[in-house]
Amino acid sequence: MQTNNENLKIAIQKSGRLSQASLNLLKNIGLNFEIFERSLFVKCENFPLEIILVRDDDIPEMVQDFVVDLGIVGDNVIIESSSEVVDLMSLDFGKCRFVIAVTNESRIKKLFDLNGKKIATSYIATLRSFFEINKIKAEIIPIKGAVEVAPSLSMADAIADFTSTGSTLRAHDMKEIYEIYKSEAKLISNPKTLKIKEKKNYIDKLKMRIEGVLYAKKNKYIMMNAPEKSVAQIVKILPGVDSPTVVPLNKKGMVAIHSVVPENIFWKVIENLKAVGASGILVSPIEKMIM
Ligand code: PRT
Ligand code: ZN
Repeated sequence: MQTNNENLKIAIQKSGRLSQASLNLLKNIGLNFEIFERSLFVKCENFPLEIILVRDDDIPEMVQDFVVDLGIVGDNVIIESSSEVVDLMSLDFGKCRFVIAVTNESRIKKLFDLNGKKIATSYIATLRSFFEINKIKAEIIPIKGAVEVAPSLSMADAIADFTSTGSTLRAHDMKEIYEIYKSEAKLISNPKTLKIKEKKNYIDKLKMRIEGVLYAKKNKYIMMNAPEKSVAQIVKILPGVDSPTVVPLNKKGMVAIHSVVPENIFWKVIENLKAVGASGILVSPIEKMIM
């Protein structure tokens, strides 16, 4: 398999935690395709793109080696593989943290207590380089899967693993003592692909669509009525796209204001708007926002 100038190829995880979110993202940016149960290659009907479904561990190397042009994969897999890829953008899913954890009754309390101890992990290269940088002399015990059982089987004194909800650690009476890094799904490419003008143009189009979808996901559209005299205060409160749209109303001294508010500060903004006289605040989701 070798990439060519006609179609872009993107590798995504076939089956696992990133699969559905990766497919949803591709659908949300308007790509039409149909996946059958055993599909490994899927052609988009309305964009020069082929989707290739593989194990996530293979994605960084496939992208690095120009077998595919793009990939969607977690930072963790990229770091562990030490493949040379270009990080195009964060995709806001697949979020997790690589942490060191110990059993609740362990005497290991902080990072440097790990000196001389055994640490189980599936991410050997990542942990080795972390220990080297931090000058920790510990023995790494490689384990594939179910790393959290290692301390109870006396195979290790601590583990280094990913966590998202924390429920796996809690279920095994373990607690985290140190966060090594945060990971999320990334769109990646390689320098060779990005030098091919036609491919780069299509990648830029995909990126613009993805940015539009991510922006929409993180923001809400709001409309409200307000006294004209409060407009200056309201403009200060609204962190909107540019400046809000202000429309005069039939009722004297009143205006309607439209704007966009980031999800993470939404309630604070609404409280502040109400405090300066905004009323009838309507909130709706944004489908896409193209900057
Ligand atoms: O078969 P293939 O090789 O493709 O898949 P895989 O089994 O290697 O990976 P998969 O599907 O489990 O995960 C794919 C990617 O999801 C990972 O590479 C991460 O980028 C991301 N991700 C996000 C996670 C988690 N959250 C996560 N919680 N990957 C693994 N976990 C595991 C963790 O290792 C631990 O066993 O979930 C458990 C802890 O979860 P919580 O929620 O109990 O804390
Ligand atoms: Zn994997």
